Amino acid sequence: MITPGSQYLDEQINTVKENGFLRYRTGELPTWCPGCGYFGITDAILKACLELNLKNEEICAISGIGCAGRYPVFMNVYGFHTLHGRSIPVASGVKLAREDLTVFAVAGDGDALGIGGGHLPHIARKNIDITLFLFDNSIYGLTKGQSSATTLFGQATSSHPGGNPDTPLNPIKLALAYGASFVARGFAGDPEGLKHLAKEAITHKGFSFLHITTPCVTFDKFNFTWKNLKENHSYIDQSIHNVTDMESAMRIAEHERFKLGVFYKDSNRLSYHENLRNIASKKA
Ligand SMILES: Cc1ncc(C[n+]2csc(CCOP(=O)(O)OP(=O)(O)O)c2C)c(N)n1
Ligand code: SF4
Repeated sequence: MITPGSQYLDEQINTVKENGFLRYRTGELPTWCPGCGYFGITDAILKACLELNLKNEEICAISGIGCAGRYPVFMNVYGFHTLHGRSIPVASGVKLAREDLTVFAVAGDGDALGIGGGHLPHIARKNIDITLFLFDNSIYGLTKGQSSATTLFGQATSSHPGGNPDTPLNPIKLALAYGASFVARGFAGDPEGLKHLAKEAITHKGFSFLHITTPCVTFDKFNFTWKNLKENHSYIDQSIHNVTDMESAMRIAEHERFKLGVFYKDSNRLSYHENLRNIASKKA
């Protein structure tokens, strides 16, 4: 039997501590349902922070409302659990005031693409240097399973038991069309792959859009399940796709909706702060 304080437990705790990424966690235990994809996403993001040698006090995580919105509560970094749909504008404000911080906006699909959907084009066109981690389970989790902007057409939900009558948004196509300078998709069930994408998103200069697919194990038992997502997801063949090719990115986003990896990246585009400085120096 394993008892608290046993050698086995001590060894396990030490191993976990040595991994280091727990330094970004508060003592609060996540309130997410057992099996929720958000655990894998969290680990991936924190491991990315660790590998990038980010100090806790250099990170600020801003969330909206929803199960995804709980994220800053569990993170031992600066953070703000703000209003529903408002993670992007609040994160933008933080970045404008404190350019030195690494700023994350964390939002569910309801938060980022429904009530907060109007903020996406503007952060993309301004190219403010924050990373949006979009936790997309295609459902409103916190409020018990209503249809969201990415719920499948015809999918039975608590708000549409007879089937969702709305056509889902395509988040990658949207981000590309709005002009985001970094657009990628990761999967909660591949935390290692997601960690690499998170590192690339965080270090990209300008706005990074990281769409993350994840199951809501409690309110979607049939559609975006672990099994279905695992079976359907595969990575873009980067030997064929050039990430600077917008047309190719759009084509993949349109026709291969379960592809993972970097769709588009423009490393030359100036960030909002760079544009501000250039304009200021011309006036001087
Ligand atoms: C202005 C406003 N409208 C509605 C709500 C109720 N509400 C809270 S969370 C949420 C949706 C959450 O879904 P999502 O953003 O996809 O996140 P998840 O819970 O799935 O992580 C809604 C409608 C709210 N808190 N505030
Ligand atoms: S309701 Fe869904 S999204 Fe929310 S914690 Fe539970 S499994 Fe995760």
